[in-house]
Amino acid sequence: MRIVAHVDMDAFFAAIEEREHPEWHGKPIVVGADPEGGRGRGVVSTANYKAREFGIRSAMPISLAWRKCPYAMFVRPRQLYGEVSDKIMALLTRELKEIGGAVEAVSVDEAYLDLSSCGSFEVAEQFARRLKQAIFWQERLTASVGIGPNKLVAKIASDFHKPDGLTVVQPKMVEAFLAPLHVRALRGVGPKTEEHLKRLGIQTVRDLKEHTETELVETFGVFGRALFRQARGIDERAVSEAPEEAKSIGRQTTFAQDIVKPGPILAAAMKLAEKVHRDIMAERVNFRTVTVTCRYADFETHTKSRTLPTATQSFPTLKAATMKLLWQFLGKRPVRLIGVRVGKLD
Ligand code: TTP
Ligand code: MG
Repeated sequence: MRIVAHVDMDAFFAAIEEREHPEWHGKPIVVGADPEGGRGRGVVSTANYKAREFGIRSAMPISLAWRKCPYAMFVRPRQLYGEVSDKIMALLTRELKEIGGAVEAVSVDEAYLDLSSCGSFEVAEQFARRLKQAIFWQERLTASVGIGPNKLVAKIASDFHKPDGLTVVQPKMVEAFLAPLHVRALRGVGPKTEEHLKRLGIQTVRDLKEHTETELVETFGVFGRALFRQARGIDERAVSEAPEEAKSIGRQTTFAQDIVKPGPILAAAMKLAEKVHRDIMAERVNFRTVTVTCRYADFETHTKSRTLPTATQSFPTLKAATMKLLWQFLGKRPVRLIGVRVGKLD
């Protein structure tokens, strides 16, 4: 029997700041760009739960967060978060070694654990409870854990009760657990797919289950099959120590003022491409895709990618692709942010 857990730290960056500043306990804390008295142009990385009561969320403009709660503690991100993350991942790896299970770190504050060797969901639950305690004793930070028969269910379960939650979804409960959830809980369902599904009258996983696989494939192509399977809680992805998705390398910049003229935007894009290229050389990898992001002043954001015929390290190729992709977004509307990213690394 397969048993998978998903561990996700609560309000990670903000919780670390709260730990480091006991005098801030109970106060709203926002980690992110400098609010500059409401004129700052960056975004929120994360906020503690107190700050979330004011409606502050990750990725929100820092200026908006400042308006929602000007007297919150606003702090810049720092290196310490990466060090704490490494220590937590090391702890998980140590503990899982004891029971012969794999740990797959998926981001700075989350990991999948293979708990199959526990033999039952009851034993896995006890193990997870001890793990949460061990994290708290070592780091004075809380985590939320979800346990299920696969990654999909474990991940949704870890988010189900936050902060400091532990949610177990036994195999026989999977379909009932998923049915009332909004489709946005599923992998790969972003705002666009959500809108598309809504037009088809599909808002919850239960609605999604009314549709046959053929119908969903007709509408969404191969992704339709993934939706069909997810709606039934089917997910066969293994918990593996190697990262499941190919890494990418990218940089982005927010302009001090919105810019319409293509010239300075393209110049900034060249600087980003140079930095990305430096990272490519430092990591000794080749890239096969180039993606540019363009965010307009009103936050409408577009991305466009190009796949090259062969993997390369060439700076002229990166430059040409960046120019070509970005050009089409420019000249009409004020631009706030641009990004350059390369992927399919080998
Ligand atoms: P999350 O796990 O998404 O968020 P969180 O840990 O702050 O809060 P939650 O209790 O809901 O899990 O992300 C982990 C960290 O990654 C987060 O603390 C800060 C960083 N992050 C960003 O920098 N920008 C973002 O847009 C998001 C979502 C996260
Ligand atoms: Mg988290």
